[in-house]
Amino acid sequence: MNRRVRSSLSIALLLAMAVLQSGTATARDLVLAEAHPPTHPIVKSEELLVRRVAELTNGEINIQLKHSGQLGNEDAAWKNIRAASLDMTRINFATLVNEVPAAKLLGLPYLFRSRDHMWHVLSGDFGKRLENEIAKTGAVLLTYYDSGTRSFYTTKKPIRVRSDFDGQKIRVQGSPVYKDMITLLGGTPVVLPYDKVLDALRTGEIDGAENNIPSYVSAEHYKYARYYSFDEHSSVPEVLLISKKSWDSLNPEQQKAMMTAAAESNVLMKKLWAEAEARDLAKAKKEGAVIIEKNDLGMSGIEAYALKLYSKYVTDPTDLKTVLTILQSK
Ligand code: GTR
Repeated sequence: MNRRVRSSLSIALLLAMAVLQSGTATARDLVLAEAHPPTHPIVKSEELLVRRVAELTNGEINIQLKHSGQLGNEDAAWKNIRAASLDMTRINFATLVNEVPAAKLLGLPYLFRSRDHMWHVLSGDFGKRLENEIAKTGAVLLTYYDSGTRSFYTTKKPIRVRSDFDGQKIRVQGSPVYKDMITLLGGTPVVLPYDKVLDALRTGEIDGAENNIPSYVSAEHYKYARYYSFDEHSSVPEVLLISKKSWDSLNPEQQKAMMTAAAESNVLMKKLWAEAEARDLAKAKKEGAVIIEKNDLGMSGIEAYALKLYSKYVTDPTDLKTVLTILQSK
């Protein structure tokens, strides 16, 4: 090899090395589908996730956050994750009920006494079970996010006692647990995707729905459903997922960076959640929402009906043990 050829070869190799070291050669885009708009606290937490993943991988992984349902609703995201045609998503556990049996239990009313109780349960054996069941679907659980507590809200008259449900059409997510809960309470369940609820409240297709305060406000449901009854019947967390295929395409350092960033965004979400709840509640009140506090609700009647669900959904011996452990845990 003559000197000129050798030197051009060295230059070419040096350039290739520089590209590799700068990470450009291995840089990857991952798409993250999010249904909520930027006014919802989850988007801020995801923005931190995006930033931290880029920092921790020296720009090797670039997450493209597609918020406001740009890529479709949560059912579509969950399907696409399992088909590995989408890299990442944040969805509510209610979306997972058909493929992840433990997710159904999370929707049982009054399962958790408090947010601390829920976090304690998720960090223990039950969290492991969720993680394992999710792994079987072709997805990897990165972290959970706070989703507060869900309560009922209605357009025509407030819910104060069990009989106020009579004849009311209440929107629920597509889980049989929720459908049955509304039927037991005396109402008619209407399953609708989240992005159709506002219109359905506006046109009278439904008389009410149920959600946490930041979703009630950021999705503008409060503009038509003026009565929010703080019964706090469920606390169903959100989950951040990556498809198994996308996960396996990351090297161990990149996977570690992803887990670290996800854990950091979980911590931020807890803080943002508390702030968003207070801010959005004040906004809803200021704009005319009528808040019915728990003390003003006939809770014993409402609870008694809703709790009848347990006998239908907690029959399997493993589930019985699990639910009992959750209810009795500190
Ligand atoms: C929100 C939750 C969404 C979705 C929505 C709904 O609180 O963040 O993921 O589950 O409720 O009611 O469909």
